[in-house]
Amino acid sequence: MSSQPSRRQMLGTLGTLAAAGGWIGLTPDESFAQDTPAGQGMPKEYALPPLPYAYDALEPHIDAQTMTLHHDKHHDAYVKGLNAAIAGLAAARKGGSPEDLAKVRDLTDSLAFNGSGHVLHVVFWTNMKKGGGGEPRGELAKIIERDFGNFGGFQAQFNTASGRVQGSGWGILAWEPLSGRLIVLGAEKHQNLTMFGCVPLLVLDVWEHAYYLKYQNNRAAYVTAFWNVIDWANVSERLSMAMRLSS
Ligand code: MN3
Repeated sequence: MSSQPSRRQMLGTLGTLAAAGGWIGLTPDESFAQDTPAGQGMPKEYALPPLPYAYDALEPHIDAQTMTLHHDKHHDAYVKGLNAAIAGLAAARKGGSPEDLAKVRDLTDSLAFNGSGHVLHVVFWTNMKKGGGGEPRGELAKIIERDFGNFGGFQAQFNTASGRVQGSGWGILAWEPLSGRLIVLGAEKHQNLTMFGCVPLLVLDVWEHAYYLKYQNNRAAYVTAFWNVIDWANVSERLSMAMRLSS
């Protein structure tokens, strides 16, 4: 299977983000304009996408046992939780009593937690490939240089933001469409979204489940190893789509 998500999958991810976390301020028309008529038909249940490569493809940098647990257990739990939150909210609306509606607060928390977890993992898996690494090329390389000075400056900022997330969270390279620039975010947990409107391009999972088996408490070694598996073509494609969506 190709590690390159289709345009439809990519747009679906962007739209899911808007729905799950309100993270990007795109209207359904904008986020689905190209190949999914907005609001037509029924939305699909969320499903766990298969990894676009073998569990051991990222060895030795990310080990097969971590990838298996991470994808099959952790990501799957987000997908199940997200579907349960959607169903729970539908039931609360249908019931309509004060007791039913009292459940909305917790279900909304669950929607943000599981929805953001699902979307970020979808991006994360496709950000990596066997034999990845190196440096980006083309427009992505030029924009990184424009917005961060040079690749080394970006890398140092991304490593520090990822390494210093307090507790569980993510390092995120994102496109910020209001000003038209790349930014690096450190998201603590992922239900606490740190900047609405951003489109994630390159994400690094720094929850302990992502690295503890191989790297124990040495998150910095895991963050450093990540640079050996990045699929820069995937990040470039995500950037060009995000830029088109914001223009
Ligand atoms: Mn994870």
